[in-house]
Amino acid sequence: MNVTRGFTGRARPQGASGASGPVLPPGQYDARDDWPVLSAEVTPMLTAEEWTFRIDGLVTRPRTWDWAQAQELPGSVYEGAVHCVTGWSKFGMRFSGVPLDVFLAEVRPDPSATHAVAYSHTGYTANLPLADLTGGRAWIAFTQDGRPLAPEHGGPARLLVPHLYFWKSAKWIAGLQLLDHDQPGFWERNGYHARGNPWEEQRYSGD
Ligand SMILES: Nc1nc2c(c(=O)[nH]1)N[C@H]1C(S)=C(S)[C@@H](COP(=O)(O)O)O[C@H]1N2
Ligand SMILES: [Mo]
Repeated sequence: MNVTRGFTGRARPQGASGASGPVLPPGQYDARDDWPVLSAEVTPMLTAEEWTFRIDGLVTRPRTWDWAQAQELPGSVYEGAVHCVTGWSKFGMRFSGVPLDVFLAEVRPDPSATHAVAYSHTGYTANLPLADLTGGRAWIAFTQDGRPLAPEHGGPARLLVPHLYFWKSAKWIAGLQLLDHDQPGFWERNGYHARGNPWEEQRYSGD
């Protein structure tokens, strides 16, 4: 399996590797062994058998995958940090899943597609530039540390876009709708930044 090493920290700009420990994005602290649960919803009872993932909107061939179909796709691993806008970052995370590029190649985005709204089986939404979902930087993740993703952390499957604030990584991911414009999601309608790059500290809409 292909392993992508994320920007896990230390010395180089935006934190690749160096000598003095992980580099935090501005204003963040290291949660260390703690992995906080942040959910606006009650954790849904969603089994792998019930889970589906759909991509539609501005695509040539809209499609829905079920669990078995998604597991057959070529997977890869992300090793690195995640950064929550409330202030905690967590290093040394290891997720496995299927890169969004694999799903997107099947549906063939229309050239007019510039943005996506990710939506969860619970109704949660988050908007992203389509470019942030491509280039091997975004996954549908199924495991963390070799174990199935826990329900409270979005299991059976969550979106993982670790180079943006973690609110973009919609838990219990149900689908992506591709659009030719940016359409604010749950937190973005409530004052959070449209893109949410932690290295530029894009927390709120004015940042
Ligand atoms: N469906 C859904 N996805 C979500 C959220 C949520 O409330 N609902 N919270 C977001 C936020 S703010 C963060 S920091 C991460 C938290 O993921 P965790 O609970 O696994 O740490 O999930 C993101 N994805
Ligand atoms: Mo968050």
